[in-house]
Amino acid sequence: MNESILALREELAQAQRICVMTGAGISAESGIPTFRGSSGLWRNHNPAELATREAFTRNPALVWEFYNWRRTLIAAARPNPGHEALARLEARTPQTTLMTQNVDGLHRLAGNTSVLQLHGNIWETRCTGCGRVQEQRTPDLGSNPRCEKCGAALRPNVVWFGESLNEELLGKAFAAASTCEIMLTIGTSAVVQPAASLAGTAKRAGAVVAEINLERTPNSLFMDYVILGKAGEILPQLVP
Ligand code: BJW
Ligand code: ZN
Repeated sequence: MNESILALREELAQAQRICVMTGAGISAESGIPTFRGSSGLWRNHNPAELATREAFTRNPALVWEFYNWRRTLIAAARPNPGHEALARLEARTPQTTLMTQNVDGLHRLAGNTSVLQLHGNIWETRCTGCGRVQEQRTPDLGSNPRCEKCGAALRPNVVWFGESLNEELLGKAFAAASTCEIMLTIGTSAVVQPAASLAGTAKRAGAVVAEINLERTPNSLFMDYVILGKAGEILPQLVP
């Protein structure tokens, strides 16, 4: 085991208040594609460009095709050793705040009980007319799902670019980042705000900050630890 993994493992074992921020990279080893990078291409579309209001307004059927495809992949996906290590971390350190940009629900499936899903939940729909939110487990909802109550178009209950994150969740995330002793950021390119800035908040408040990713990110510059590798291989070493 390399020295920085050993040192960070010790710090984690001593800490009482821990924050964890995850992104698409933690679910990559469960077979769920990430948004950016060479593998982030879907039928010649950039996934990050489909996750917008403009795309939905222009072509809701295309956006639903994209989300139905992801829902089908996610329905078959299982938590990997990275998710499982974070569930162990919460079990042994109860003041662990897990915040995720992922909408796949794999952290809860792995056993984390409190997860701040900052970008929403792909298993929910929201009515563009009456606002009703509903859990819908059927993976493929077709190209034009409609509200049973008011007949308006349904959309995925996720946060697209230009939309505000849930204020209450975001408040909890910033409060936890401001008061934790250690913050881990895992498998995120750290380019999407405001999620990307939580690590900086923790650092400025005096926390030890650590990044686990295949490659460096804009946040690497101020990290105390940058551990390059797969989350599913590094996290089980950090939380044995
Ligand atoms: C591994 C691995 C392995 C791979 N192990 N690692 C200019 C400056 C600052 C901000 C802005 C700006 N212009 C606009 C903004 C705001 C905008 C923003 O941040 N834009 C930037 C891109 C410039 N943000 C917003 O609009 C947010 N809202 C907001 O700010 O509201 C206020 C406001 C209101 C009105 C007007 C303006 C502002 C909302 C952001 C919502 C993001 N939504 C999405 C879709 C969610 C639904 C869905 O899932 O479909 O969220 S986009 C997409 O990106 C998704 C992700 O959660 C998010 C982050 O991606 P993530 O998780 O980091 O994935 P990748 O693919 O980018 O990276 C994966 C990483 O994993 C890579 O680094 C790999 O190396 C690594 N990896 N395998 C470890 N095995
Ligand atoms: Zn409705």
